[in-house]
Amino acid sequence: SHEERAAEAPTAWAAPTLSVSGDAVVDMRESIRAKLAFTLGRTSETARPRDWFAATALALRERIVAACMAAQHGVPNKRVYYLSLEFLIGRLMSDAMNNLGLTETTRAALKELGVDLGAVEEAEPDAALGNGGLGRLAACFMESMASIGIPAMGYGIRYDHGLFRQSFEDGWQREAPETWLAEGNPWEFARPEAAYAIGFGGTVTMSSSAEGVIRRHWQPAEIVRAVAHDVPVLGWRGRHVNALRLWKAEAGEPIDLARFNGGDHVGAVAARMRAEAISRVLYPSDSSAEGQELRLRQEYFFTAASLQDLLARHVAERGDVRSLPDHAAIQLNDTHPAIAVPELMRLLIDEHGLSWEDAWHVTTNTLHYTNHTLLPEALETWPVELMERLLPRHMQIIYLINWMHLEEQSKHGRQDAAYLASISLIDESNGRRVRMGHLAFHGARRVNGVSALHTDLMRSTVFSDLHALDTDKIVNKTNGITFRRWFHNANPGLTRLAVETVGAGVLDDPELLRGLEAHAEDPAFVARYAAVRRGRKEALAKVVADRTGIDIDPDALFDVQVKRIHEYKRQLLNVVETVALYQAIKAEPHRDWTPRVKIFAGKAAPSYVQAKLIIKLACDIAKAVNDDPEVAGRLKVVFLPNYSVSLAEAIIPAADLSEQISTAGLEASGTGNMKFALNGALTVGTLDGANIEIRDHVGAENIFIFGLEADGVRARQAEPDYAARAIQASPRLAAALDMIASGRFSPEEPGRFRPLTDDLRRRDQYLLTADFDDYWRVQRSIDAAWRDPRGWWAKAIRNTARMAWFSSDRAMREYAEEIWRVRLG
Ligand code: T68
Repeated sequence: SHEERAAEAPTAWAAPTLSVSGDAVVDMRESIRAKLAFTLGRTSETARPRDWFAATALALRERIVAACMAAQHGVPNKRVYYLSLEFLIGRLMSDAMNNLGLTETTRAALKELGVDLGAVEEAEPDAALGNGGLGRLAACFMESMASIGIPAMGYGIRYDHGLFRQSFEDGWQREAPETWLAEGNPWEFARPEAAYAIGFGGTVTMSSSAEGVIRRHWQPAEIVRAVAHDVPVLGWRGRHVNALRLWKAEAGEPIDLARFNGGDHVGAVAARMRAEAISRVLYPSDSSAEGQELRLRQEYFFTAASLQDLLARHVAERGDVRSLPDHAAIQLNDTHPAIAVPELMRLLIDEHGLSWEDAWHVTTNTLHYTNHTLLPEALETWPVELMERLLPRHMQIIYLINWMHLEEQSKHGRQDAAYLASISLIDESNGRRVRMGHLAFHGARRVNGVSALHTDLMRSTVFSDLHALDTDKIVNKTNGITFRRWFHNANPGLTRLAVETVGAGVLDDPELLRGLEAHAEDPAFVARYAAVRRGRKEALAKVVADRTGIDIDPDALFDVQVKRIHEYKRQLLNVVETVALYQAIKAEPHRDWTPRVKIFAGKAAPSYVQAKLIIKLACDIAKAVNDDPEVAGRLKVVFLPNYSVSLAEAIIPAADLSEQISTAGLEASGTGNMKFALNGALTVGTLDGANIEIRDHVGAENIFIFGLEADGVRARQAEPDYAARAIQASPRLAAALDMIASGRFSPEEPGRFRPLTDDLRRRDQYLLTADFDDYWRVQRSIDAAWRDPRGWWAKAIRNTARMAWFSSDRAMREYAEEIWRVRLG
C-alpha cells in the first residue's frame, strides 16, 4: 500500500521550498548514512528496515531541532500546558517529513542508498499512548498548536507499553503487550536532569510560626522520581516546535543494597519495581472509570510532576508564583489530571507560602477542564478512604475546598440537603467518594464540552446545579482533527487533486476546499476524485487480504465502522442489520442488491465481556456470510484486527460510508466522523455529538440521518417494555435476532450469543431496537444512492469541500481566544 501512496504522492505540495534541491538530497543522504554508521553502529549491508527508520528519524530530528532553534523568540508571554493521561500520537515520521517539507528529499536520499521510503515508514512502531478519541484529540491539538504558533507543552506519561496488541483466535479477541520501546525511541530526548520527587502516603503534621501562622507538612511514606522525556512536536512548515514532555517513573533508590547483600535479590529491587510500575502500562479501558489504586497513582504522578515543572519554569522566568495566571493556562484533559486542583493549592500554600485565598485565586484562574463524557460509569470517583491513605494532604485540601463551597451556598440560603448533596465534591450515596468531575469543575476557570449537543447536555444534566452557580463557566469547544495527518498525509492523492484544483493555499487554509464545490458535478473532476478513492480501496483490499485472508471487491460499497467497541456506539446495531440484510439477500437472491463490504475494526477493553462477545459475533457472522455462495458478490463482512492510528490512516481514505450510529446523547463528539467526511465518505449517523454539526456544515442532503434524537431517547427509556414492543413490531428485527439466538452462527455452541440477544429483548439500554427499522430504511436509501454514481460523488465532493471548520486549527484558535487568552506566535 505504501508504494502506491508514494507513487501518487504530490512532489510539490508539502515543501516550503517547492523543489527537491540536489544539495538537500545529498545532505540528507549523508546525514542518514552517518546516523546509521556512527549512532547505530550498522552498515548498510546489515541494516534492517527498523535501522533505516531509526537513522532517518535521527536525521530528521536534527533538522527539527534546527528549526526549533531558528524559531526561538525568547520567553513567550503565555504558555499553554495540556495535561493528558493519553497522547495517541501514532507514527511520527511522515508527519515530521511533511511539516518540514522534506518528504521528497528524504525519499530521494533513501533511494540513493537503495532503500524504499515506504518500507522505512512501515518499520516505525505506532506510539499508542492512548485508548481512542480522547488520546487522539490530544495528539491533534498538540500538532495544531505547533502549526498555528501557540507556545505549548503537553504533559503525559511515557508508558513502556501502550494500548495492547489485538489478535483474534477463532474470532475471540486476544491481548498481547505492545512493545513500541523495544528498540528505543529515536524521537525522544531523555532529560535525566529534569526530574522531580513525587510523594505518596505518609502523614501530615502541623507547625505554627511565631506570628501564629499554621503550616502543614506532608511527610510522604514513599518517593518516586518522575524523569522527563521530551518528544518534539513540529508544526506545519516547521515554523514552530513545541514539546510533548512524558514522565517516566523511577525509584528514589535503584536498589536496597543491604537486602541484596543479605541474599534477597528480588526483595532488594521490590521498591524499584513498585515505583516503575506507575509508567509501565496504559490502562486499556475507555469510557469507564478504572477504580484501581495504580490508576490513581498514575494520575497523581504525572499531574504532580507537571505542576512542579511548570511552576519551576514560571518562577525562573517571572520570579513570583502569584503571576501564574498571566503567563500559564493549564488544560485538564478529562478528570484524569483533576488532582491538579488540590495539588496546585498544596504547592502554592505549603511550598510557596501563599495564603489560602491567594492560592485559590491563582488556581481558579489557571486551570481549565474539558469533559469528554456524561456516561455515569465513566465519571471518575475515588473512595475517600483510598485518597486519605495515598494523598492525605490532598484530602485535607479537598475537604476545605468543599466546606467553603457548601458554606457559600448555605450563606445564600440554599440549605436543602438534596441540593447540597448534588453540588458537593463528595458523593455520599454509596460509600464516601470524591467526585473528580465536580472537583475539576469547581477548580477551573472555564469548563468545556466537545460538541454543541454535549455541552448543552452538560448544562442540563450532570453539571446543572454547578452550572447555575456561574453560567459563564461552561463553554462549547467542538472537537477538530489535524488536516495535515488526516488529509494531506493519509490521502496524498486527494490532497494533490485539491491543490491542483483550488491552489496550494489550501494546505495553509482549508477553507479554500470550498472551491471544490464548483466541481461536484464536473465529469472530469469527478473521474479524478473517484480514481483516487479507487486507488485507496484497492490498497485497503490488499491490507484486508494480507491480514484476514478475505478477498473484497473494490467496486463494492465499503461500509466502515472503526472505533472502540462499546455498547453505546452500537456496533451491534450494524451487526444485526448485517444479519437482516443477509436474510433478505437469501430470500431474494436475484434482486439487484448493491454490493457491500461491511468493514469493522476496533478494540474492546479486556474486561468488557459484552464488547468482546460482539466482536466474536461479528467474526462468526463474517465466516458464515463470506462462505455462503448465495450471497457472493453482494455481501462480505470483515473484522480487521489491531485497529490503530496507522490502520485508520489506511482505512479512512478508502471508505465510502462512515458509520456513526451511537445512541443519541451518548457520544460526546466523535472525531472519526470528521476524518471520514473530510475524505469524502458519506455519513450514516444519528443526531449525536458532532454529527449534528457535520450535518449543518455538509448539508442535510449530503448525509444520511436516522433514529431517535437525544430527547426522544430519554422519553423512550421511560416507557415500559420498550424493547419487547419494538421487536414485536418489527418482523425483520425479530427474525434477525432469532437467527442469532438460534445458534445459526455458532453451531458448535448454540447458546453463545444469548447474552446479547437476551439483553436486547429484556433491557436494550442503548435502544438498538428502537432505531433498527429506521436504520434499515436509511441503509436501503443508501443502496439506492450508490446506484446513482453521479449523485453519490457529488455528495462526497461536497462533504470534502465543506469540512474545513472541523480542523483542529480552528478548535485551537477558539481555545486560545476564549479559554486560554493566549496570543498566537
Ligand atoms: C472520547 N472519549 C469520546 N475516552 O467518547 C468521543 N475514557 O465522543 C470524543 O470525540 C473524544 O473523547 C474526544 O473528545 C474517550 O476517548 C477515553 O478514551 C477514556 C479513556 C480513559 C478513561 C475514560
